[in-house]
Amino acid sequence: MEILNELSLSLQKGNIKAVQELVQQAIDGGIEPRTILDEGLLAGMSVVGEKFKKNEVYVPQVLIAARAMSIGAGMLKPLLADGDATAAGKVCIGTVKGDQHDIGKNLVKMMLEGKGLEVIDLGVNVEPERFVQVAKDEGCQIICMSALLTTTMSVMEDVVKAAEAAGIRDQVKIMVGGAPVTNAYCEKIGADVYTADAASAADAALELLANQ
Ligand code: B1M
Repeated sequence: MEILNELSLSLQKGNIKAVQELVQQAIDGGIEPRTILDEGLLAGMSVVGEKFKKNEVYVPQVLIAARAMSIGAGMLKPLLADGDATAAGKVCIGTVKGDQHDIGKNLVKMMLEGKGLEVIDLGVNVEPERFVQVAKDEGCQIICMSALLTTTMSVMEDVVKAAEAAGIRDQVKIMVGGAPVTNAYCEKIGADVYTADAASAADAALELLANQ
């Protein structure tokens, strides 16, 4: 769809005003919010990622695109919500220690909230002990972790071990995700669930809660 291509291009340029206008136009035009997210915003961010990899764009441009992504996604947030009032559950979420990437984590948070779950957002660069302490203090049934760097994903295993050491491993499910993370890695470190995208993470969280 032409408008989604335009949205992707505006995001790549970091043109926040155009992103806002195009997201609104797409909503008004009756395009599904998930389609606007996937084929407009995320498609644009993926091009930025490829260019970043090839040194064709640099950190400032990536940050501006990331800001446009967050604002666009924020506009879609209420429309992505299909909360089931009966789906009670508490989740704490964060990006692991050493890692500042938060766009994917924020999307997962948005989808979880959209399913009616209470989400405690620990932000980025989260120490393993903090995930565990908050889960314990707040009675979270699920810890969700995001990592975008191959050098930080190992922290996820530290969180699993910290949960074991604190004696809460049997009370809390641990979900992992982020570009370098795989199902095999999830199994290797003893986490419970890996999902490749934010929407599947929210579905998986509901399933975990239903089976508790
Ligand atoms: Co960074 N960065 N970055 N970066 N950055 C990557 C990840 C990289 C792949 C780029 C590249 O070189 N090709 C590369 C990592 C290489 C590697 O480890 N193998 C990289 C690097 C190297 C770095 C720095 C080291 C660069 C430097 O300074 N030299 C540095 C590290 C800083 C740090 O964290 N300590 C750095 C910095 C940055 C910025 C600050 C500029 C910015 C982050 C801004 C921000 O997040 N607020 C940034 C960005 C934006 C990227 C890219 C371009 C885009 C990431 C992104 O947001 N994607 C990225 C390249 C790429 O991915 N193609 C790159 C969109 C987002 C929606 O996807 O987070 O994968 P993602 O989330 C997905 C799924 O993974 C999943 O759901 C989402 C989709 O629905 N998901 C989960 C995520 N978390 C989940 C949790 C779940 C379930 C699913 O369960 C709990």
